[in-house]
Amino acid sequence: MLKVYHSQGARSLRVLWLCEEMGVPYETAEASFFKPSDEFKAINPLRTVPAMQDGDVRMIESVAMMIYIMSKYGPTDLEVKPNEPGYASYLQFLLFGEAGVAAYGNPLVATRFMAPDDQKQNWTAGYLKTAILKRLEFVGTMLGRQTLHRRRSLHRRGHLGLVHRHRRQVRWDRSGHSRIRPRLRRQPLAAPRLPARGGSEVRA
Ligand SMILES: N[C@@H](CCC(=O)N[C@@H](CS)C(=O)NCC(=O)O)C(=O)O
Repeated sequence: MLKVYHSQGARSLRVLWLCEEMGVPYETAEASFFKPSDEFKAINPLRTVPAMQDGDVRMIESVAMMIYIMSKYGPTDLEVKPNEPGYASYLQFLLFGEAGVAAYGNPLVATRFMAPDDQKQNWTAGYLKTAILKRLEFVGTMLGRQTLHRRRSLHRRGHLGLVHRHRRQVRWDRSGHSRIRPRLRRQPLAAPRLPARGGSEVRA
């Protein structure tokens, strides 16, 4: 069974959410980069979260884990194939969430929370904040480019409401493990496809 090394609020949520959507069985193990267990250190010497083990396979990159899970445990309707419309957008935003946005967050969080007081508001922290906001705005603009018809169609099919309901359904226990209510396991969710389908191809 897939074992996902996870901590609350970390990128491991991407992997758990995908497993939930696909109905892929998984277990979680505590992954703390402040107090890493020996088991976690053995799986991921970098101590970044998430890490994943699947038999002999070990992975430490969240989006790569998602691609692996879709390929190995699919097929899934969540994955857009090269011969389908929207493939370029799907691929782009799948990677953009990490490479284009979240990667900028690590040094910002580290500077704001860990740097000496006189360096917490330095020039680089300001640059990173602006860079992240600019990129989030870009995503918003691209999503806004979907036609009104497309958005109405998604609402009609209940997909957007489902995304919001899903967020409310995820609960966390004290060790940071997710507890997703069982009925969610049976529900499809189109969220990861939203930027990719129906609209024009997006080129950054
Ligand atoms: N690109 C990696 C980034 C992993 C990452 O930086 N995770 C954060 C937590 S969400 C972390 O472990 N930060 C601590 C560190 O970088 O040492 C991924 O997507 O898995």
